Amino acid sequence: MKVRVLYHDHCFDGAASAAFFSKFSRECFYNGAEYAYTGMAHKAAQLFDESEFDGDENVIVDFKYSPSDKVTWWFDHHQSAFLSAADQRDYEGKKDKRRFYFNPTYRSCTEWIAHIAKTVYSYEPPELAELVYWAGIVDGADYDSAEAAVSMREPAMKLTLLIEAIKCSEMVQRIIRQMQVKTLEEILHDPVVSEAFQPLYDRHLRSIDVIRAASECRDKVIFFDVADQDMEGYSKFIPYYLFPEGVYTVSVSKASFRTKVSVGSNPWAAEEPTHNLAAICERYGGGGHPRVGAISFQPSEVEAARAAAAEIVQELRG
Ligand SMILES: [Mn+2]
Repeated sequence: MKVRVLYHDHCFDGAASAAFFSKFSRECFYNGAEYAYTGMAHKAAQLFDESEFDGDENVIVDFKYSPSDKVTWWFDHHQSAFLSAADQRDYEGKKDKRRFYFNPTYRSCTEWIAHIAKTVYSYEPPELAELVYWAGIVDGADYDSAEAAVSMREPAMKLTLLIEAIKCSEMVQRIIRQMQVKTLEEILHDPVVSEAFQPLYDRHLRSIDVIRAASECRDKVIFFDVADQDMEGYSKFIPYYLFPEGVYTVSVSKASFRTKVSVGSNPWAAEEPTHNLAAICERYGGGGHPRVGAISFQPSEVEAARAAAAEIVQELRG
């Protein structure tokens, strides 16, 4: 038997969700099954390819809804979980017949899966408590300070850096498999993991200087455009470490498969952000959470991304 798990790639909560679901479902339902993983990225083109659902069970965690009839489990906590009204209707029609669990009030999908595992299936593994705890901290951005988030002292922070910045999905899936059987500290001691981590950490330290040089903070909105630089996977907390007075950040960056406008709010700001950033991003075809969102463009659409970013900066500076 094969269980195919599609998870939000290059995201600590996505990896932790895949790990928690795997251990939970193996111990409660699919003992002896083969688990295979597919990392999903938000992109401007079609998200799901029907051929990706090649398991006896097909599972999506921490990622958008798919109306494919092959999907048997779905967990998500994103406000923008449905690509269309038709997808939402499909979900409403299926939710009582399948194992579909959606709750946008949860700060992490891992905590949401753990809650369902405990309350619906009476499954609560103490050895995964550390993973669930840190998924909530990381996805909820519940760090004590921007300095704590940027300095990355905790094992969970180091793994977050690696998961977000590494180019390949194989490393993320290596970590997903280890999260089911090891502590986060033990995973970092895997020589393959620690060797991949060090150059990314050095790069993280350099990215602080690049963002400092590219940013301006005006009317409490930080803006920077690093689409021309090799800056894939920088920490989204660096702007607030550099400009503690900033309430919002808007940035333009580029990866091989997309150009991205990121819109975030400062978790440590003295004043509460008043704009719903998911709603703003949805107007441009993007999405996210009320306090952090993003818009994906085709790799070639740098100018369209810049135009959208400029409009959003205007709006937030009010
Ligand atoms: Mn998540």
